[in-house]
Amino acid sequence: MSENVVLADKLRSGQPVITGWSMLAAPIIAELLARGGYEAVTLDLQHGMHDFQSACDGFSALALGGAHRIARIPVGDNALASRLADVGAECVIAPMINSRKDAEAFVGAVKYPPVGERSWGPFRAVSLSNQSSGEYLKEANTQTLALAMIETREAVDALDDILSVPGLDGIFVGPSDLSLTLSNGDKLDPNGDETTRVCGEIASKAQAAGKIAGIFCLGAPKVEEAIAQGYRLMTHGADIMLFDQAARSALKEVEAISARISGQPAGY
Ligand code: 3PY
Ligand code: MG
Repeated sequence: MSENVVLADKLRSGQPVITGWSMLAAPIIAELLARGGYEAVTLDLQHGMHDFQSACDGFSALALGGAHRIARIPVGDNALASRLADVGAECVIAPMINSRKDAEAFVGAVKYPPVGERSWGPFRAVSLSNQSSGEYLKEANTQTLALAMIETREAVDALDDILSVPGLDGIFVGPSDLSLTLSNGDKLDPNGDETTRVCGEIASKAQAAGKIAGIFCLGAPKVEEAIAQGYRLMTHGADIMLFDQAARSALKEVEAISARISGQPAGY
C-alpha cells in the first residue's frame, strides 16, 4: 500500500509501478483492485463505464484501499482532465494525442500557471493529498502527472514535438490503436512484432527526453518486456476481463455438478 508516497516521485525515480484498470463504474471494484495489492488503479472514462461521479467515488475508494489514483479521459475532453485533477487524480492520461498542439491543450488543463491555465478549486484533491491548500499549490504542477497517449502513426511521427512540450510529464502507449494505425486499419495486433518494435522506439525517445513512459500491457510477459524497454507505468489486469475469467473458472469448478443437476426433474 502506498498512501503517502507520491506517484510522480516513484515514476521519476525509475520505480516501476503496475496499475490495475477499472472499467466497471462501481467504486468498490476499484477498491478491491487496490486491496488486492495493485499499487495504482486507473479509472477509464474513455472506453470504460466510468463517468465523473463514479470517478469521484472511485478516487475515495482508492484512497481507502491505499492505491494511487489515475484516470483516463475521453478523447479531447480537457475540461474533464481539470475536473478529475480537482477531485484527486494523481495522474491523468489523455488518449489520441497526435500533435504538439493536442499535447499543449492537454497540459494547459492539468497544470497551473505559468505552465498551464488550470483554474483553482482542488478542494477534494487537497483533502486526499493530506496537504494544506498552499502546500498543494506549491507541488501540484510536479505531482499531478499529465501523460499523453501515443497510439497512432501520426503521434509516432510527431513524438519529438510532443515530448518537447513543457509540463508534459510523459507518454502512455495504447498498443491496440497503435497496431490498428500501423497496419492501416488491417488488424489489431497489440502484441505483434512490429507493434513491439515501435513501442521500444517510443520508450527510448521518452527516456532520452527525460520523460515518464507508460504502456497498456496485455499479458504478464508484456509487463516484463515493457520494463526492459524502459517503461515504468504498466497496466495489467482490467476488472471487466478479470471478472469474466473469474466467473468462467468458478463455473468450471462446478461443471460436473451443474451438468448432473440440469438433468434432474423439475422441482428438484
Ligand atoms: C490501446 O491499446 O489503444 C489503448 O488505448 C489501451 O487502453
Ligand atoms: Mg487506445
